[in-house]
Amino acid sequence: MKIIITLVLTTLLASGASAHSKVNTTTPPNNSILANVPTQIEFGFANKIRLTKVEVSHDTNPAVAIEIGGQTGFEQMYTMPLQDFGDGSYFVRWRGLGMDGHAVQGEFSFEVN
Ligand SMILES: [Cu+2]
Repeated sequence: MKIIITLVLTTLLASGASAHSKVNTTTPPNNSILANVPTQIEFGFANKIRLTKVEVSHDTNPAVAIEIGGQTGFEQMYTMPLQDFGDGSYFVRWRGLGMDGHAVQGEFSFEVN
């Protein structure tokens, strides 16, 4: 029963978020494998959002907040510096606010080796 409830909640959350918060593109792309740690990351959203929080975690490092900078308006593209943790898996989690006032969030990951 717990599994079913979790599945339903996950589905609801996923569909609610995807309605207006879809990340069209990320740099680096989701699930990509890179030779070097990128100096910055980019988000391209399907619709304008106001990005409020971005966190990066890594195999051997707990999550750290990334400086969003002066990007405080509603934008479709965001670029921000990435901290170099060395080789390994990087997980980027973001939160924001849609134009309709709904909270939106998502994540992507990539690997450096
Ligand atoms: Cu909405």
